[in-house]
Amino acid sequence: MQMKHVFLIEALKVALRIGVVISLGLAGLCAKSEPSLPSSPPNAQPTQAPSQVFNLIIENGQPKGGPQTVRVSKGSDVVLKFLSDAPGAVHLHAYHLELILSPMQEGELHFNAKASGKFKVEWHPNANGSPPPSSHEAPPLMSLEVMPL
Ligand SMILES: [Cu+2]
Repeated sequence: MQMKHVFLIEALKVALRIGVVISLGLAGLCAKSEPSLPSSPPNAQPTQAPSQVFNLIIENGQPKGGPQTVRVSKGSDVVLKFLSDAPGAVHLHAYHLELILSPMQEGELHFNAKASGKFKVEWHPNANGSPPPSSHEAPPLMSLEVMPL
């Protein structure tokens, strides 16, 4: 009788311990899942990788240091930052992106590199406040090469 009691108490202790461990485990799971709720901004890109940022200075309609080729992986979040001494427009034709620049005011193109290939980034000077020409033939400021995965 006495032995049976001791056994029952031991069994109860074990059961309690398991119960505590399970409760802690569940609490841990809840605690882990909670902080992820307010993390992503509303217009976040589907890719989790950080943005790849490239800077380019435009002087007298020419890229400082000559036209460069920047390479990114397909699906990358890309930021191209431009600063020009004169007004004009930057075009990334394949992506149908345009950035109007005022003199000495930095602007940026922010996009997801979802199409692979090599693309020219063009500069269209904006002389006398007139809109950029529609011909879309200008020397490249830089080339963007999007590597397939
Ligand atoms: Cu153009």
